[in-house]
Amino acid sequence: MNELDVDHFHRTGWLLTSPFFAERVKDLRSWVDDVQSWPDEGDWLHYRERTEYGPRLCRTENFVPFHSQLRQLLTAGPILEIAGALLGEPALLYKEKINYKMAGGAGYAPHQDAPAYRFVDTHVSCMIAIDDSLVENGCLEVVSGHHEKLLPVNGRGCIVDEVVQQMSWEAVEVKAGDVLWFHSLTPHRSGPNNSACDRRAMYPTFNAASEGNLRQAYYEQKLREFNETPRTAGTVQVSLINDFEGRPV
Ligand SMILES: O=C(O)CCC(=O)C(=O)O
Repeated sequence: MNELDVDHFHRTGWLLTSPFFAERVKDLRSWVDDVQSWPDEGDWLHYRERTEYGPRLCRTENFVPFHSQLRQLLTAGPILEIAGALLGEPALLYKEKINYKMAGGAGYAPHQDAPAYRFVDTHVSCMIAIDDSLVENGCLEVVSGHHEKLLPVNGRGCIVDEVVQQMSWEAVEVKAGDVLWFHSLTPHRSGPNNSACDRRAMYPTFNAASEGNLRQAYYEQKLREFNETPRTAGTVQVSLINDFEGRPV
């Protein structure tokens, strides 16, 4: 692993890393294929969207209890070490998701993650690219140097338009197997997948271990809030904010 540019992360709110060998990238693909093939019945959480090619899986959450290699990947080794280095203390997995963004899949409105995360203010997340993530298939776009405070939000919990327009958005293309880290206050967004190929990515989120092991509490709270909050018509709610722009099936 190359030396970690922690200063870049503190300065900009994001950092691109390459912690895996080529062989591991093949594993990542095959492990994500496993999760993608699971049926709807199970304690993992699958979400679907309507695309021009028909209904498609758009996200799976809560998969580490059911996949030993992915559990190992996200709770030990280089990913956990980098999370700890960026948080400045040992890290624990807070939550995990795979966004599939299949051909024709929708993007995400400009947002910060922090308002969707309960119990603790500081998290770090990363995007582990499973397929190459490019402008044409909806790579992440980030704003540098704006990870100090919460920004004003609209009714969907996303950053208000006036602020979005004033910011300088940078598309970060990421090769399969590379890992893009971002702070929970880093503004980010992504476009739809306008290509013919899927753009899958895994997103683990970590909190400082000194704040406790909060993963189970996060998923219990997410299910509680989903059950108690009425759905906004015409949207697919995959998060505790309404950032996903997909259409319901
Ligand atoms: O996968 C993407 O394109 C963006 C994901 C994202 O911003 C999110 O899930 O909060």
